[in-house]
Amino acid sequence: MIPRSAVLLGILLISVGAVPSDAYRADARRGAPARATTNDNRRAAGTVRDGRLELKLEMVNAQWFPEAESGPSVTMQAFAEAGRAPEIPGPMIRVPEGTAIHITLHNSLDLEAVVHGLHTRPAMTEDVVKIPAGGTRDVTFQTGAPGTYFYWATTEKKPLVYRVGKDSQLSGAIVVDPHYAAPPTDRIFVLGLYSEDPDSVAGHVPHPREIVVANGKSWPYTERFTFNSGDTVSWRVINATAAPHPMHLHGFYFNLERSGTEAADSAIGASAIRQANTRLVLSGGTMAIRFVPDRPGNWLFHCHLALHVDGKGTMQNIVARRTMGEMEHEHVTMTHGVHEMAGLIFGIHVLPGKSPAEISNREPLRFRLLIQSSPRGYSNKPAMGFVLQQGAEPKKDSVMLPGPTLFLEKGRPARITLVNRLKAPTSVHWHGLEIESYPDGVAGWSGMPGKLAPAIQPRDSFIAQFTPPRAGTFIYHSHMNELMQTNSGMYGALIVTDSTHPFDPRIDRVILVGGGGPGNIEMRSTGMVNGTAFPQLELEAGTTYRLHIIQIHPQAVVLFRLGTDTTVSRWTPVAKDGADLPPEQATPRSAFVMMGPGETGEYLYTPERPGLQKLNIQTRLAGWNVPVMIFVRPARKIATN
Ligand SMILES: [Cu+2]
Repeated sequence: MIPRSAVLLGILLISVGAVPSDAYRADARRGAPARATTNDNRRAAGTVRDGRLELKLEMVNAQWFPEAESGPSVTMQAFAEAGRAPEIPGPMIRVPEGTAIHITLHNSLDLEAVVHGLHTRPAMTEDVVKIPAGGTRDVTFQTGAPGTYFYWATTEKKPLVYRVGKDSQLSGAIVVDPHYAAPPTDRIFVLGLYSEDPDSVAGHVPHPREIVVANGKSWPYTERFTFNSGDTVSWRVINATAAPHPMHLHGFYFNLERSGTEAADSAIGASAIRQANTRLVLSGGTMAIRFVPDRPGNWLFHCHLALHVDGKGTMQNIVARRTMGEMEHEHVTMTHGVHEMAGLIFGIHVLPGKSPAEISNREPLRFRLLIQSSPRGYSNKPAMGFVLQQGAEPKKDSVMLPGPTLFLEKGRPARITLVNRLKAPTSVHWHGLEIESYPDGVAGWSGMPGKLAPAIQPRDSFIAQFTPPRAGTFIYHSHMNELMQTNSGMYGALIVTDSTHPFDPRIDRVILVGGGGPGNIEMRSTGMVNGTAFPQLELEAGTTYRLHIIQIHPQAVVLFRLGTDTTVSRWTPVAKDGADLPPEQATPRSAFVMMGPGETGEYLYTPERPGLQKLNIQTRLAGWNVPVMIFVRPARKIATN
């Protein structure tokens, strides 16, 4: 039997051929451009002789296949090394520190190109090379400092944050290795983002239709990685796209080793927060991370902006400008699982290790979570969400917004029965928990060969059993059709306690930022904090509170700022993404933080005097603003003797 997904792909192919874009027709007249090959950034371009790299690059039109090699394609501008096929992303420049780099750059396009990034690091000024159509330029520069950088070009004279069109894949890695370094075992991912929508400027307007790729490919065609349990993995991520990407690793923490930009890169100091399972990489940003996957099974490393991993973000939908109706119709017939997602996602297989996980024989904490919908959950919009069943069965259309805070215990098994009463399949991810793969919540992916977790079908249920190994602040949320499901309310706080991390409602306060109703690839959800657009906190002067801030809005990068209208308060971060910070990182600072979806933080905060304070919570770009009004009352007199 042919899997349904294969049949579907066949249909996609035919219909893309039948509905070519304008660009397609224009290229057909000129003769087909060369096919772009996928660059996995393992081969350094050019030749190094006597401490000098010689590299000939050309900018050409190329046919790009971001999905299957036989799938839909689009004509893009691409870099090519002389004598080789064009590559997306562009050829990698990787040399030891101290190398002189000589590049001869020819522009075969019929537009002027502005090339950024061909200069010594760190760079103080932004040197660009302008090359007229048909022109050639020579550039020579010294590497400068070791690090992860990139070069990029535009033929529309756009800054990087607006570059989403035909020039959006004109990007290549530049890696400068320390001259004492051992042969590299790391991997390098250049991210790309493309949109044919003239309205789309990657998050700057409300209706972007984007396809996001890593090393030129979109899930499920991105590279798959297989590691032995306990391997050390070193990855470099280069965000050469117009949008930010909060990169989330399932199942494990990673350590941030370095962070930088096109112009500069630096090692992470001991006092900087570096352990994370989600890190926001802004447009033009780079990061080097290291992690040790030590639990077997299937895992993901992906962008947590739902738009960048949504199954409708495919070439077919973008190039043919299909309507929401057409896409929804196809969605109903789609196999739920790996084809539910597309875009900026990597798959990771971890092979079984020697020592199986310890099994706790403590009595499990049991929960029964009903997943229900309510036609008017958000006054005029439908809601989907969780209801905790305690005793009698709750009403069929009741939904808790947000989901109930789940309190688990470190080292004690949890047994959570999820009952799907939606009309659509779903799956639930226990975000940030270092648990086994099977209950991790990615339908059709989580688990091991021969035992993959299914989607939870309507009227069916799934029992997620796991034992949290660490106390802290985590999240649970839908991992399927998140623009619809998570935005509509399928998210909640997950607090794991132990003797040193109690949860005392008098001083522990959860601030949970999430969606305020359904979204889709053309519609952004508004924001809510603790399930309301008008959140309030009542605190007492002189008391130290622990704020558990959770950002799980699937379509927003959010700025948090605590203070009055004119002053910023101080707070002390004590945990990120559920992990305690070492003392040298838990230092008082201005109460300001930016979080992508999937990030959590714990902050100690002591309001000094009575009055009104405000925790301002707003999207980084145009969107919404939901301030938490904080009423600080005078300290109660406590009798002392
Ligand atoms: Cu993203």
